[in-house]
This record gives sequence, C-alpha cells and structure tokens, in this order.
Amino acid sequence: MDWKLLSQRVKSGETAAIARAISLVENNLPGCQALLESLETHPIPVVGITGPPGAGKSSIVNELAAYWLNQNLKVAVIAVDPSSPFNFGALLGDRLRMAGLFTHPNLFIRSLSSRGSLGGLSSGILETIDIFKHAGFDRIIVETVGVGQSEVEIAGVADTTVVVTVPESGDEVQTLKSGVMEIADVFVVNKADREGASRFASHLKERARENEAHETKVIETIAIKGKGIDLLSQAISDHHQQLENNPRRYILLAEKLGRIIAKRRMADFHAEKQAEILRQIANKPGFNLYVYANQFS
Ligand SMILES: Nc1nc2c(ncn2[C@@H]2O[C@H](COP(=O)(O)OP(=O)(O)OP(=O)(O)O)[C@@H](O)[C@H]2O)c(=O)[nH]1
Ligand SMILES: [Mg+2]
Repeated sequence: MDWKLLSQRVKSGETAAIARAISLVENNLPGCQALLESLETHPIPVVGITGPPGAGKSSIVNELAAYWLNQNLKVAVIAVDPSSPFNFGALLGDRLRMAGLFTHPNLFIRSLSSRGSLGGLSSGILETIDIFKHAGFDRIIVETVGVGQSEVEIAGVADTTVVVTVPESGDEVQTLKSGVMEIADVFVVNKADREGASRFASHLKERARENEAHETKVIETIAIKGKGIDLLSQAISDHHQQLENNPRRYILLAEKLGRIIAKRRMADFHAEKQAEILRQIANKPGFNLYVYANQFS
C-alpha cells in the first residue's frame, strides 16, 4: 500500500488504516520508515497504568476510557501483556462490551505482546503511540503488568505514570518494590471497598511526602463501581499540565531518541543466529566477547 495514502487515512482517524499502520511498524514491513517519518505527533497525554497482577488495572482503564469517551474525547488503549497477547483483549473486551463501549467509534484498543523485547515493554510501543497521536486521539492509555522491568520502563514511555496498588495488608507498604515510589506520578489505591484501604492510602501519602524528587498524589478508587475515577482523571490532567514547563519532558524525549537509535542499530542483530556462531567459537582459547562485539559497532 502507498504509505502516503495510508498516512492520510490514519490522520483522518480511519480505524482500518490505524490497524494497518500499527502492524506495518510492528513487523517492520517495507514502507514503515517512510510512514513513521510522515507522522505528526501532537503532544497528547500518554498515561501509563502499571501495578501488580490483579490490582485492577484493566478495570481502571475501562472506567477511565468510559469517563473520557463521555466527555467526547477520542481514546486509544494499548495493553502490553507479558504472558499472553490474548488475556487482556478478552478481559477488557468483555467489560467494555458490557458497558456498550467496545464498538464506540472514538475508542481504539490494541493489545501488544511484550515477548521478544528485552525489557518488559513491547518493541513496537513507541511507534504505536505515535500513530495514535497522528490519528488525533485525545488520550492514550498504556496498561502494563508491573512485573520485571516493565513498570520502570513505562515511566520512560508515559507522560504520566499511574501505579495501581491494593490494600492487601499493612505490610504491602514496606514491600513496594524499590523504584516504584520514584516512577509513580499518581498512586491509586484500588479496591478501596476493602478493609484497611484508607489506612493504606495514608501510609502511601506519608511515603509520597518523604519523596523529595516529586510530589505524588494518592487517589482511592473502587474501579468496579467507577468510584474515584473523576479524581483520578483530574490528577492525571493536573500532572500533565505541570509537565508542560518541566525539563523532564526533554529527558523523556531524549530517552525515546535513545530507543529509536538502539532499535535501528540492533536491527541486524539476531540472537539465535549469533548463538549458533558462538557455539562454534566461544570455547576456543582466547575467545573474548568484548573483542568479538567490535565487529558490530
Ligand atoms: N472488590 C473490588 N474488586 C475489584 C476492584 N477493581 C477490580 N476488581 C476485581 O479485581 C480483579 C482483577 O481486576 P483487573 O482489572 O483484571 O486487574 P488487572 O490489574 O488488570 O489484572 P492483570 O491484567 O491480570 O494484572 C477482577 O476480578 C475485578 O473485578 C475494586 O475496586 N474492588
Ligand atoms: Mg489487566
């Protein structure tokens, strides 16, 4: 397909064209580079939602999407699933279908598998976000399960990172994984219908105040009842507004540039092919991986 035409069709918001463009960049097909170079990437808020398995991330994504759709905003959702590319789609789909939103013309949902990428995040995520920006979405949500490195990585992709936690026990406060406090722009204590939620929330608020790097809001939600979603939406908007004059924006942009360069440089690197070569040479006396690596730079 002619990439110029495709780019125009994406810009006018055509669903089929958006889907086509995403698979083009995901699979690095011919025309992909030209398409990427044609994108007009407006500064649209990218909201990362991360947190432990089962914390209620998808439920929150559903409610936020519904909330924004009701305000006549166009919403794109990317789900990065480390285990299965199907899980999320099914779960999110069910709820949205129930709410009558799944086929809403202003909503686009895309599930990306994180398999095959080194960190936790899918390798096509930056490009997919930019395609959504070009297509004129007003809000872009990225859901990722907070396992491995993905939650720290999400902070490099999202303008606003929302960390979803649940009031399982008082100990949870202490066991928040290191680094999580630093990446959270907004904390959500979901399942606030459970006992101990407000105690847990005030613990978090205290911890958030101790963090001198930046202030983190703590919002209590009951996602299954849609409670607290308005406050969460407000906290996200507030954070995004602060970002406008924040030098962190350019740090994010520089990180993104780094990812683009790294991806280009790694394009010809195939781990399996290298494993085969290394099997032949790595046990030879004097083999040195640093010397071997020189041929790639
Ligand atoms: N009691 C209660 N249950 C909730 C709430 N929000 C979500 N749940 C339930 O918690 C379970 C997990 O919710 P999900 O939204 O799938 O959580 P998730 O974080 O997306 O899960 P993964 O994507 O599998 O990591 C579901 O059974 C939800 O119905 C809440 O506010 N209160
Ligand atoms: Mg989920």
